[in-house]
Amino acid sequence: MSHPTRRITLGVVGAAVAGGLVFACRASTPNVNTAVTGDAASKVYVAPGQYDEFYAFLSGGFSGQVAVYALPSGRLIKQIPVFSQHAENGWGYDENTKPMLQTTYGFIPWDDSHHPELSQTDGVPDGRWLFINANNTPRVARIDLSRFETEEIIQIPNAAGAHASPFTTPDSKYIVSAMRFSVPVPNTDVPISSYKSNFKGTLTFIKANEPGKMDIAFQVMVPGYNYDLGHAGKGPSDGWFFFTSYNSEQAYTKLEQNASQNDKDFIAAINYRQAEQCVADGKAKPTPAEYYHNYLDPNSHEAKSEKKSGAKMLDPKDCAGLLYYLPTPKSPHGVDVDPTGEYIVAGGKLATVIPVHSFTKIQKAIADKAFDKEIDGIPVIKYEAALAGEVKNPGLGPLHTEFDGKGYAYTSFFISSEVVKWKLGTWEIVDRVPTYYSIGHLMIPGGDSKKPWGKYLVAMNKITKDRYLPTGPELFQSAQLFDISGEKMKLLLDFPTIGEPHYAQALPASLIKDRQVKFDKLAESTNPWLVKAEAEGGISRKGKRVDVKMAAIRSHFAPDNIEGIQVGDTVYFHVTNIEQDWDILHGFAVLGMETSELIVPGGQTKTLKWVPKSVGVYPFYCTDFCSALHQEMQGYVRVSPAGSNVPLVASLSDKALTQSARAAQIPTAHQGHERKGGN
Ligand code: K7E
Ligand code: CUA
Repeated sequence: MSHPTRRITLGVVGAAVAGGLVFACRASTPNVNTAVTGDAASKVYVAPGQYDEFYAFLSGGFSGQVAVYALPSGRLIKQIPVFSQHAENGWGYDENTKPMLQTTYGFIPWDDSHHPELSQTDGVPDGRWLFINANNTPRVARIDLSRFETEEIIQIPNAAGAHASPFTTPDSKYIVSAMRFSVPVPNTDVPISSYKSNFKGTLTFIKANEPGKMDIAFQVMVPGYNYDLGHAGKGPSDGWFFFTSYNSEQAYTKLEQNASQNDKDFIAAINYRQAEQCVADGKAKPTPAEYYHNYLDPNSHEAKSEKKSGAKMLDPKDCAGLLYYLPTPKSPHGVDVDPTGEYIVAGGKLATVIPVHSFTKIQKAIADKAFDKEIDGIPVIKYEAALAGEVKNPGLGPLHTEFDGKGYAYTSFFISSEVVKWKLGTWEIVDRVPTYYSIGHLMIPGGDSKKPWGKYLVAMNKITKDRYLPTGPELFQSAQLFDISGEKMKLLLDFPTIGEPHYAQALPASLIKDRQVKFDKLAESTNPWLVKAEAEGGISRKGKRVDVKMAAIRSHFAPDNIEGIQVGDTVYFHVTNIEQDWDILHGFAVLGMETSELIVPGGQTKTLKWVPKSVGVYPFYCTDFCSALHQEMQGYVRVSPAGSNVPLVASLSDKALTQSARAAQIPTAHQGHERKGGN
């Protein structure tokens, strides 16, 4: 037997040791070029004005966002806000998008996103949507790739740590979410030491293929392990889903040691068509659950939050043939299904081999009842009965595997800091390259699908150290681009990343680029505060609430002089960008506001809430340099004491003044003229 404690510390100390070896040689002389071949520069050079070949979507990790890079250049082309407020464009700050961050835990303005997942048709990324998970407060989001905007977020009930998420079925009928942290289900006040009897995991199937209607399809209650990653079957294994789990020891303290005792943990193999059948047969139990479904309507550009309740919970005991465990060494993290759908590859963080299960053998083992035992009604298939093969002596700390569609697999090794290329079927290692430093996930465009575009591989590294000019104690994370078109992998490029890019997905740009929304048509907007022309701007009061409808167009706001606001009022500025043009955005900010600016694309209406606290005149202005006279794009709000008799007016010119006041149907239209007399 090996020494468990020593093996365990390998994860932490070993990383440092392995890292130390790597770092040692470049402490004095950076060796940035050692692994780069002569023609690397030309392979990543995309001339000014030219487009890249791939869109790559990297998780923003603890930024809660998605970062969009173009490959092969490694240029950052967009940050898509998802689970975190984003001051750059007002996401989660403006009234339109605040409801997107609503949960049963309240307004949650941050999360930790790990896995971007492209929607698929017939097992191939189709460019419609990108899904991504929130690890901490369990949620999944759907991003519309015609807008590069988060359109839908659904909370996962009966869950904690939505890590194995949001992996898709080959038709994107479902995306899944499994729990990293087992908890009491439903959650309740019990001693932590009652873990073994009270804590459970859940696997959640989320209906994902109808925009605006994402919902919890069903959940499966499983033993209280830590469920880690998942991937759908495809081809022959279509209809199945595979999740890794660790902590089969069911430790609840010092997991580093206590959850690393067993030589094998499990992959949970679930037949979800069987689950559908059991749900249809009424075998799922209604379970109390509360969760939010948030949807940003693409026509009104306003999000609505809807609180939902109830979930259907399947217990494997009540649904024969639903779930099997595959013993898998050791504390597995990644589980990846090859393009043919036959091989299920695990990355055991503490394993000395890469174990590969065969779907054909799994089916045979089930038919032959080649089981070791049952756990809570879940048959445990004999390891050898399901095993296709093992990649021997691959490296230290295997995590994740992707495929090139040419019969090869590429596995990341955190501790030994490398990518290892091996052959499916023969399990022989054919190449290995170092990564700088401590790789987590790796990604090949379409590399977890039926049809990988196996030209590039991106390594996403946890440690950056000396790869860029130093920036104090906190450094960006780092990605590296490899050319995998030949026999040997070739390092082409380093590029920095935002947050921690756990995982990424990529696809050819041609699948997305010609389907981009360039602006929204004013005529089609259903926003209740829309103005289609300057003259429709106006102001109205209801008690202490004041609504200002405002048009923004190069290079002014209409109205731009506002009076009659009083201390104690809450003011809502509804700004419509009435431009019908691409990439002409206007911003809006007012002195002393306690939130971010608005950024308003053409044809959209956005709303900012402002509560002035003291009397005075407050300028507002456009924050996005939109035109030659952008600096002139400004206005003033006059704030008077509570109870003041300054009339409520909003004006641009005398003409706009009367029109705007009339449009808002308020009785102060004529009083506006008096303003000039000096109220
Ligand atoms: Cu970072 Cu997929 Cu969350 Cu592995 S996970 S590295
Ligand atoms: Cu509008 Cu600057």
